[in-house]
Amino acid sequence: MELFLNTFYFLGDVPNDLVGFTFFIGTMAMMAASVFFFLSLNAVDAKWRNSILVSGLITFIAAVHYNYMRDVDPGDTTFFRYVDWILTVPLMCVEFYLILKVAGATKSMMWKLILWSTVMLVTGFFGEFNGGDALGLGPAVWGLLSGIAYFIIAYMVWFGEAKKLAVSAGGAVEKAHNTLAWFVLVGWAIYPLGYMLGTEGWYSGLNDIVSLDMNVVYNIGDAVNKIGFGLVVYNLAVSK
Ligand SMILES: *C/C=C(C)/C=C/C=C(C)/C=C/C1=C(C)CCCC1(C)C
Repeated sequence: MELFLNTFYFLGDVPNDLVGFTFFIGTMAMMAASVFFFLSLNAVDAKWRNSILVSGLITFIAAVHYNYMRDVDPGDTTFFRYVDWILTVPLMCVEFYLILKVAGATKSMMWKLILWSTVMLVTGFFGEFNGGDALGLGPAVWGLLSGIAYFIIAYMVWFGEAKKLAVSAGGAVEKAHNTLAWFVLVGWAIYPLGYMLGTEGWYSGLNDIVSLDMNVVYNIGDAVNKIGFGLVVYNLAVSK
């Protein structure tokens, strides 16, 4: 079996290299999803075209980063990972705005989501970069700060401004919003788990229970969230 899989040289040493394998599958999945979303552009009503375009951009940006990270030492992916996220997560915030525009969503709501997602990612980066040494705070404190920003985003989407707009829109828009809200609550929670597996802190005992490389967890999170988000939007765009 090992010999068989390794025949596909591009997969690398598959059985012993889960990280490389998930980067490879991740690249393919992101590419396929991008093609799908871009080709769907003309099949949807004009008012959803920007939403589908953004779905495709999110997976396309990830595909480019994944294709690159495939060849990077798993210990050195942090920088590219966060460059990817700082581009794609704000685009997910744009996605909420585009969907809720029919109910009168304002740019100010969009910018608030983008602001908090930037805070979430910048603090997370400080927690991972150089062992979380920045300002001498350590990964646990940076992770907590990041978690607070994450909580604010989840609150806005579940109970705040965004939720109220979704309720007033009703119908397919509200349903799509609610599904996206679940992605934020459950899908996005995959990331702090990866963070705890890959950084040092009070939670380091977790490594004895779950022995996964942080990259594997982040790669699973990205596949679920980037492709999943896009499909929810696609589903809304083709619903009548
Ligand atoms: C496509 C990429 C996405 C949806 C990335 C999302 C990333 C997060 C929700 C990251 C969250 C983090 C925390 C809540 C605490 C620890 C540090 C982070 C940045 C991993």
